[in-house]
Amino acid sequence: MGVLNLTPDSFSDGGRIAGVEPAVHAAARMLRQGADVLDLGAQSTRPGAEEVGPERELERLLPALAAIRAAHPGARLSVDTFHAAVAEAALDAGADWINDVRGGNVTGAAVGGPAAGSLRDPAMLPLIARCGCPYVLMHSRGDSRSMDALAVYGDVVAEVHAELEAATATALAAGVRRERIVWDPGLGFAKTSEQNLALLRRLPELAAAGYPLLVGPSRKRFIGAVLDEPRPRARLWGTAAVCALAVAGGAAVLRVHDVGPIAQVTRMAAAVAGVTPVSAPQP
Ligand code: HH2
Repeated sequence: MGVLNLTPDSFSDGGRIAGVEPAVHAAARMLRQGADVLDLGAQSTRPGAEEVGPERELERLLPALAAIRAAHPGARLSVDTFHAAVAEAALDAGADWINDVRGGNVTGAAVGGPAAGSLRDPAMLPLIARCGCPYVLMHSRGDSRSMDALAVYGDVVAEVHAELEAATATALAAGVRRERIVWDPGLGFAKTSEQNLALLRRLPELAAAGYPLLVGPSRKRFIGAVLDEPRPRARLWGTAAVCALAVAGGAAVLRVHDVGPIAQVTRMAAAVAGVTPVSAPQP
């Protein structure tokens, strides 16, 4: 999954794709380099990011989405949003998947945050149930302002697992079909570096639940912390190491900025591990 950020403030590539033409160009490049899905985002989720609201998100998203859809009718397009209004407009404009970083946001209450579930848009799950599209349900706690303070766990893997199960039960009760759900442990979302590493080390435990696993390590802070590399764009080798191990650990989809090199890493790691690289749902 190639990351296509249409934001001025994303943590590693904010402002690099300004306008429709650069977006179409970036999409073509990532597809050429081996991306199976493109993930378009118009709201940064980095810790501390300002929430721009659905109208602004749609202004950034829709022209690029329509142009990419027109240029690549057969491409699988995902939209990274936690607003149902944005998801609905995006699906109408030809998006195939919804990637919801608040999909598994069932907690926050434990350490004084908002009440359980209150950050999730209540219209999101009924929309996904209605349209039947693949749905990335990512684990997180709180929002971009509160998430760092909510990275408090006893056993991070057991708790993320339990919270994903709870969020999945809510999604199924809302009518979302089981085979449409992709799980994501949400690396960097309400997790310390050590907690991210523990989740990656014990990825097979999450994979055993039976949902295709999406993992998004690309250029993230925990890689910078391990490698003492403050420049996000210089974290490619660290990202590659994580991706190779994630494939061996059962990941089905890797969400990355550097599609060309990581597509090679993924294919090679899958060959060594003896697994099929992509088994995520088709739209
Ligand atoms: N990470 C980011 C954004 N969306 N979605 C999923 N499912 N999993 C992730 O790990 C994930 C995600 C953060 O990365 P990026 O999009 O590059 O940055 P920003 O949120 O600042 O735009």
